[in-house]
Amino acid sequence: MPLSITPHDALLVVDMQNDFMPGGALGVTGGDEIVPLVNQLLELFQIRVFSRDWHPANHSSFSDNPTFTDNSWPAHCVQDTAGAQFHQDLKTDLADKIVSKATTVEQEAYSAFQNTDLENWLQQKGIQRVFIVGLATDYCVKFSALDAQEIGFDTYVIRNATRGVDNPPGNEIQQVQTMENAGIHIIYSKNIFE
Ligand code: VGL
Ligand code: ZN
Repeated sequence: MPLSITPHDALLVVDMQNDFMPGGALGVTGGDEIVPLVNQLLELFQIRVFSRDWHPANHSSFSDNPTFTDNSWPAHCVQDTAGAQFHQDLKTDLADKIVSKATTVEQEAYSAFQNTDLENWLQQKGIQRVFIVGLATDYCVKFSALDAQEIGFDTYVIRNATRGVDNPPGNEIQQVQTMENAGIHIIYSKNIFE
């Protein structure tokens, strides 16, 4: 039985920004490959939210010697720079809402719900299920999904419409397991389109 999308469902597109694309400051392998699928999914939903990582130039997570494994990163997604722009092929005209996160120096926010009005906004729209796609599976997708589930939305991650940092290798699959253990549904686009 395919999942059918209803007016009580929202699609959350996480951080599909240039710096997370291959060649970007914090490039995620295959990040650009999922753009066409995300665009296809966007057409199915009536409520569509885009999150973006939106850091000040001196954000506390930035390091000249980033390890990637201790939450230190190369400078990325600095407000109003090209790297912070959404991928040019992404259908951003379909966005009902754009959520900016980690917008102050000291604040790190991997979740689109952290210090944003997203929870209230979705509740006001009568949303019951949240479907999540985008980058990166093991960071912002994971933390957004855990928060969505914790808030009480029935939460789905569309696995083949995400890509992970996966550093060290194996971390991504472990974080997918963490989501599953929290009761989040890990699904594939074929479960919707079939
Ligand atoms: C992210 C690392 C640092 C993400 C954001 O969007 O997954 N990862 N900032
Ligand atoms: Zn960031």
